[in-house]
Amino acid sequence: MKLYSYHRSSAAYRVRIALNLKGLPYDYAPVNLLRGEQQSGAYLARNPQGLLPALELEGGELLAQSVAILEWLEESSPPPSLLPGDPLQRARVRSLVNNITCDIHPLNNLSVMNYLRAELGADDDDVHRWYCNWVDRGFRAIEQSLAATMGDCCFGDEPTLADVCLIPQVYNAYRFKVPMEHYPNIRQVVQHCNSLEAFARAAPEAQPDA
Ligand SMILES: N[C@@H](CCC(=O)N[C@@H](CS)C(=O)NCC(=O)O)C(=O)O
Repeated sequence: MKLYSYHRSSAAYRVRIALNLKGLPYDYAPVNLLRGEQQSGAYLARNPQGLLPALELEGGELLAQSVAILEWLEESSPPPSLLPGDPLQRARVRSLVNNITCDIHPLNNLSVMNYLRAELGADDDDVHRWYCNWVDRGFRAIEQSLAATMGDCCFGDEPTLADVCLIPQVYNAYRFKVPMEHYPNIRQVVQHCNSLEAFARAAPEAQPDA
């Protein structure tokens, strides 16, 4: 398989973690977001949305949207499973995944931040407040729910799709200087996950285009 990725893309980071947890080898195809390569004709032919990641499967088919890719990996790959067996627990994991991937990440995407600056005249301080606001709303809810579900990871001691999505979002939060002192449960889970090889190998700094 080939993963179209950018080292700092948190959506691509999710897929890198899952591929590593599943022990699936892949080639890394860098697409530089800062140079706008996601809008090149070559990339748009692969993913008309012009967003990372995209995963090229062994037969040449392309999959876009990180959560769809994660679900496909989960359904088509052997263990370890990244979702619990119990349907209610699976729903809870997906609830945390949606908090991050639907309610935090889309509001803080590169194109959204660029739009705030270029079209709405926001300055750096405005953009920072915007970023922190949406992260804080999501992280406060996650912090509270983790108190009931966490072990070493978000749900017990084994990584699930919740950790796969949380760790890149927290990486981003540190990068954008979000105050993190209000989220001790989140910090504890992140510290553990980052000590695992699958997470460490997926980190932005460990990528060929870093
Ligand atoms: N919902 C999409 C979001 C993908 C996304 O927003 N990717 C970002 C990088 S994290 C991107 O490609 N941004 C490029 C841009 O905004 O132009 C997914 O989960 O795959």
